[in-house]
Amino acid sequence: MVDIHILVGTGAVQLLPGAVCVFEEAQGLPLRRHHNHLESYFYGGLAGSALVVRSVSSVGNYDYIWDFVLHPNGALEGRVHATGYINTAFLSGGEESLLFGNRVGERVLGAVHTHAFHFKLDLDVAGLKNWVVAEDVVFKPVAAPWSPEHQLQRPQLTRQVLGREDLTAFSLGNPLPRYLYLASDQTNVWGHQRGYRIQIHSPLGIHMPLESDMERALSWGRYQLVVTRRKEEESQSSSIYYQNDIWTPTMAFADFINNETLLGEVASSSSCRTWWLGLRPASCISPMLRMSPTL
Ligand SMILES: [Cu+2]
Repeated sequence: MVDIHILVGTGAVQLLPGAVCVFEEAQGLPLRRHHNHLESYFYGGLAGSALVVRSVSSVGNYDYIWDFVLHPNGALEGRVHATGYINTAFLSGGEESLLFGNRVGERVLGAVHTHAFHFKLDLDVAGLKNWVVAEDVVFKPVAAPWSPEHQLQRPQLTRQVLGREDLTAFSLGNPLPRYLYLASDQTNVWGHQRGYRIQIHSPLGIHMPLESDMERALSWGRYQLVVTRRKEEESQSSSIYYQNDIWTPTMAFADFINNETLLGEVASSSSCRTWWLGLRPASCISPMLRMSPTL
C-alpha cells in the first residue's frame, strides 16, 4: 500500500492513505512451457506473474479500478474495470421502459449508458526520433512445390511509415493495421528498428451522433486510436469546464488532428508522439491496452 498526496478542489494538500496498491498477480497463462515427445522427451515451464499498480476511483455509485501492469516480457498494460453498483432508473412497467435497458429488479431498470475512457500516453522509444509504423499482411499466390497444379497463398509482410497525423487517426469502425508500433531509429542486432507495439481491446460502438451539439466537446470518442505530435497546448483531450457548458467547448480534441508531420527526422526535444487511446467498457467487459516491445 502506498499513501498519496493529492490537491483537492481547495488547492490544499490532502493525504489519501493506502490510495495505491502494488502487488504481484498470478497470470492465467505460463510465461513459457514446452512438452516435447517427438525425438527426445523433456518438459520445461515457468509460471507467469506480473506486477500490478492499482488505484480505485469511487465516483457516485461506481468504483473504477485502474490497473497498470508490468509484465516480465517487457509489455506494459493499462486496464480499467467498472465495479460498484449499477446505475438504475425506476421501471414504470410500461412496454416502452424496456427500450432503455433491461429489468434488473421488481421496479428497477438497468438503464443503458456508456462508460467511456481516454488514455493519453506520451511515449519515446530509445530516444526522441520515432516513427509510427503499420505492418500488415498481403497474400501472394505461389504454386505448391510438391504439387504445382495447386496454389498456396503465401503471406508477405507490408510495412508503411504513417508520417502525418491524418494517417494516424483511426476512427471507430475502421480497421486498425494488423500490427501498429512506434519505431526508434535505433536498431537491434539484426538491423530491425527497436519499437513498442500498441494493442487495444475495447468494445466498439459510436459514442454519440455527430450531429449532436455536444459531440464536438466529446470528439475524442470518434477514435479508437490517434497518434499526434506532443504539444504543451494539447495536454488534455477534455476540459473540466464541459460540466457547466458542453455546447460551447473551449477546445475540441478533433482539432488536434491537423496533418502535422510525425516523421522522426524533424523531431525536436519536445515532440515525442502522444498516443490517445479510446476505451469503453460494458459492465461485464474490461477494456485494456497493451504495449509490447518488438524485439
Ligand atoms: Cu454504468
